[in-house]
Amino acid sequence: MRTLLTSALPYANGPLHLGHLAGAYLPADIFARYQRLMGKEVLWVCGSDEHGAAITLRAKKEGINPKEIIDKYHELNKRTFEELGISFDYYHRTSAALHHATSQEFFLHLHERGDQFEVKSQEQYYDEEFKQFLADRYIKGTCPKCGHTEAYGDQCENCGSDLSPTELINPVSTLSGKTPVLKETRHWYFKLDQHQDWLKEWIETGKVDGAQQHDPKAWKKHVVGQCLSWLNDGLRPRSITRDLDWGIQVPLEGAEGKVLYVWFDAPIGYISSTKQWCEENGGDWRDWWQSEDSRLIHFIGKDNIVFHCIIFPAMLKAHGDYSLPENVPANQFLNFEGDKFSKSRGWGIQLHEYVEEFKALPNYKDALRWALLRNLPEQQDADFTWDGFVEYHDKDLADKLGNFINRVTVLTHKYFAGRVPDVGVELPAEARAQVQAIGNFIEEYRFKDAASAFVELATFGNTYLQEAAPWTLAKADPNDPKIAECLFVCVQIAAALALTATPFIPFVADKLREVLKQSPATHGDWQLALDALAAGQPLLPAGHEIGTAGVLFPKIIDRKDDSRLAIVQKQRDKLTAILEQDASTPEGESAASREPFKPEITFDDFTKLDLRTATILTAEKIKKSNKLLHLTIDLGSEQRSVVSGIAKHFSPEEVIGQPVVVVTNLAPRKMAGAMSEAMILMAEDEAGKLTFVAPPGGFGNGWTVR
Ligand code: B3M
Ligand code: ZN
Repeated sequence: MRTLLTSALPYANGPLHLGHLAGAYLPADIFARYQRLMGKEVLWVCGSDEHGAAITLRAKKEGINPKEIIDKYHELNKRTFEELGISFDYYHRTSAALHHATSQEFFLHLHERGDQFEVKSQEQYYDEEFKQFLADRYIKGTCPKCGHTEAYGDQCENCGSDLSPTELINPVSTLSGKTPVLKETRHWYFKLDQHQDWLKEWIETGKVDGAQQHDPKAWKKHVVGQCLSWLNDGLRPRSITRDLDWGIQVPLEGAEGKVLYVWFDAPIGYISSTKQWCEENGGDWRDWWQSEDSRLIHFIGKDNIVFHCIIFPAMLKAHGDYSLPENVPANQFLNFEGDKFSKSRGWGIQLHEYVEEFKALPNYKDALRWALLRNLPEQQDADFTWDGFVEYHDKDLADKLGNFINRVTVLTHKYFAGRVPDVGVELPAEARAQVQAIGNFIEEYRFKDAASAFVELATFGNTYLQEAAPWTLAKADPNDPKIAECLFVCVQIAAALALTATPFIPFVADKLREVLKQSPATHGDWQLALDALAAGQPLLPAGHEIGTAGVLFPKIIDRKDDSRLAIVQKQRDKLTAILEQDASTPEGESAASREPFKPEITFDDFTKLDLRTATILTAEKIKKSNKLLHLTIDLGSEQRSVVSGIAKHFSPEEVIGQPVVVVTNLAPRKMAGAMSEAMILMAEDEAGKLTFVAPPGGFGNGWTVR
């Protein structure tokens, strides 16, 4: 049985951050490495997604050719993945001629079937200045569902609604900034609605035409849930062409100036990546895509579920020759220190920045992989924090793993001249079971559980060594056979750790194996180890000489050396600076009197603000910031937590009891670890001095201000 793995093709229009790695790449890497160690035939393909309006939009804005952008980020992302040990078998790109040809062939095949597409004329927004039809991302406007003023033509990023450009209120072309006009154009639609019934059965039961294709219980609940919610809404034909000059030409007469929609060609990128690999390494790509003897697994983040579980499977089925995915173990989102990653705010850290800025931390690549792994958003959204990063490193890797390996090598050298003692015992059943469990969890896409099982194996080793206490035995009788027995078992556990660490922390694993004087783990080694354990044979034979470890993981928190903590502290400082920037009440650079008046708003806009009287009840400084105060305010009917950027103007003591006016319906947000659920109004004079805007004392709380 072959295993074909895919990871979502990142857009080549920007760098990737930690959330991407945790979503679709690290889990797949662990899975791929494990399968290889089990001796399986695996092919893991990925590549850059180089089409789509986001790329052309950016190119237009910067006045450059899209190719400059994709070349830059293709290289950057590819290199960064390599640096972090992401072991794709092939990293292709969708601008490659092979991919264009593969996508066009796929399109034509569906076209020739006659029953999969329909062509519809419709009115679409057109920018008269740029002489261009405007694809979804080229139009912005107000979301009809939530009122967000920066919604895109295909989606509102505020409320998540799926939109069509004509639904937007006050649409504006992002190219010219002008109101676009409606103009007639023609597009090809994939009749997704006619795939509704079999898709529903497939998602619910794993069966297609009565034949069992996968076990539906093996799919994650949130994946199935999202699919069913789409299916229950009813599938509609989806347009798969766009009026753009960047992308894959629609290979039909009369379709000049039209390209395939990026989400039509991107998943076909998995196929072209496979073809390219086969061209370079031999074999027939069809054996991976069109054979009963191969299984297909898509690793993605949750925002791509519908494309991989509904639309692409429908395309594959409509084509006729392809197998469907056996599983799509999508992950949820990773947040960063309590908030979403945001490039514009600078919130988060990009992978290439991490690689650059953490170089001086020993094992920095694995330190990141490990921290992400311990906190993967497998079933729920998760939050990455630097505190967590430090803790997982120091507790798991340094205290448990590093310490154990170090003690075992030191003691083996002390009592047995560095050679595995010769005793006829087996690895304790608990340790054997743990090795088995690590693999089983990986097989079930439960990577966090697999990591816990790995830590438990190290803990088992530490406890075993501590309880056997060979140093005490040696004092009483240096020839006590229990000493040899203990170290024999410990060396075997060390070898089991060095092997099972490979999928998670491959660089460290190689180091551990070097300490044990083993070559790096290769194809089939995990299976060989399982076989050996089942047969009661050791992983490292008696007489095998091992090396010494030394300090494998210098701790980040180290009273004698703060250089490693300083690397992390730099990151924390960056965040504090961003928070202070965010908390800019009308303070600082431009004084109030000189600030220009803002553009006109309607009366309705004004009445959206909920302004109330309130009183400050408590106030305290926020440790990480010199600009922020954490307040509680009394709104009469309730109390709320507020983070306010007034610390440079007022001490906590002087604001307690202060009457204020607050905006109560601003979306709550977390700042410096505290929730801010309202905003306090302040007036600012030309010197930048702040004063509370407030009714006189004793006015009462919770009354409206209009
Ligand atoms: N480039 C979207 C994304 O990065 C897209 C994935 C394509 S996978 C075929 O979210
Ligand atoms: Zn919205």
